[in-house]
Amino acid sequence: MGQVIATYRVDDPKNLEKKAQSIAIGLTVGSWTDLPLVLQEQMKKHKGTVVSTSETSDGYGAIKISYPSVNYTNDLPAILTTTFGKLSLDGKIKLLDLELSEDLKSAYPGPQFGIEGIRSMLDSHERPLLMSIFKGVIGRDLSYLQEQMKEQGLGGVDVVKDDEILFENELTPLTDRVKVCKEALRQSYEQTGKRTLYAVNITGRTFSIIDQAKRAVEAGADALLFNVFSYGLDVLQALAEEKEIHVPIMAHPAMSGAFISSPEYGFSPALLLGKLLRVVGADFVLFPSPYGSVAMEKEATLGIAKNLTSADGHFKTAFPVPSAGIHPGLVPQLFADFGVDSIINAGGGIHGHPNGTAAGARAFVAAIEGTLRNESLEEIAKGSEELAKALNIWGDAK
Ligand code: 1AE
Repeated sequence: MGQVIATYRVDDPKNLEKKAQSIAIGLTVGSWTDLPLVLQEQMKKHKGTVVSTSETSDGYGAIKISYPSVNYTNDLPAILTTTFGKLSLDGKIKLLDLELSEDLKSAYPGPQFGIEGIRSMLDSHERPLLMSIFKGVIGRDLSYLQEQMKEQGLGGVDVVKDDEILFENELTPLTDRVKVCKEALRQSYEQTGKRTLYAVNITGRTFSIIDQAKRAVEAGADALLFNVFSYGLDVLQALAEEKEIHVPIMAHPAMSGAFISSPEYGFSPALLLGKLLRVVGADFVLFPSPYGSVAMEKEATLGIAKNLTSADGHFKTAFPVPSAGIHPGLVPQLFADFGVDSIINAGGGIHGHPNGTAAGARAFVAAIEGTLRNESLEEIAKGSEELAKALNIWGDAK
């Protein structure tokens, strides 16, 4: 029989075994010792089991409970409601991890393309990829967007994503946006021979999401950006499972701060932004880097990246995209922390370059290529005026 093992952190390490038993019973059969023996036998297969309890070195309590799969349908709404439904409201308790047994995992898509699939689309296999974000496009028309896209393509960016706050609108409607952006990328490809992918933001009511994604793909979108936490993990899974939507999906972390930021409540970042997004089918996952403008604890970001990239018999790996306030001076640090299989992603750090967007992108390209050659930023900047100017404005990681 299948099972999900949940690991929790509780504030108070006292009476852990009693607390764990009350969770295991309360979230499964409701009561146990009060049941007649014959009923206990019948209910045995439904009963939650305490796997372990321990006190952590930093003074919290850790509890592991196994929930038998006979109690729920094999979907995340049912699994999350069982393991952390009303429990999430019951005092200081944080869900650190969920381990699905192998038989349960086969019901989930995982990334359709994953790191290798995306690298093949770009024919780039040995370096961190470079991504940029459209900025300042609200209230602007298609020609503005087309120009900004072309500059990003000319600068050598691998993937351009919409800003997550760009929704369906009259000036730049989704399908027109895809068409003009693809035309801009066709032009930049003609000039440079460098391919760039466009991830368009899929927005609107939940029941129109699949339809909108299909329209985006039909219009030529290379990838989809999705504000998954405003909708739910299961909606991303539905997108990943839809046969007609055969493009990579990029998960944006907007809203996730409400679920992960407290040390005492909610989910661990590694579980929500790492493991669960990979399980439901995200190919790219954005999260705040440890050193940018919206910083997250380094250990948490490394936990996310590990859960996205570690070997797993079922699921392809997904690209970690540490983001927010990223500039070229952070490239060696990003490379050291997240390795080759990651994406360097910047909005302001590209468009804010004094020589414009294409120069901003070229500063990043120089920093990435030079870091791969083991050169310091100072050395690289001797051969790249664009990088020298970027370092002048933003400095380096120190
Ligand atoms: C963590 C998400 C970052 C993001 O979506 C974004 O737009 C960042 O912009 P910049 O690079 O900070 O300008």
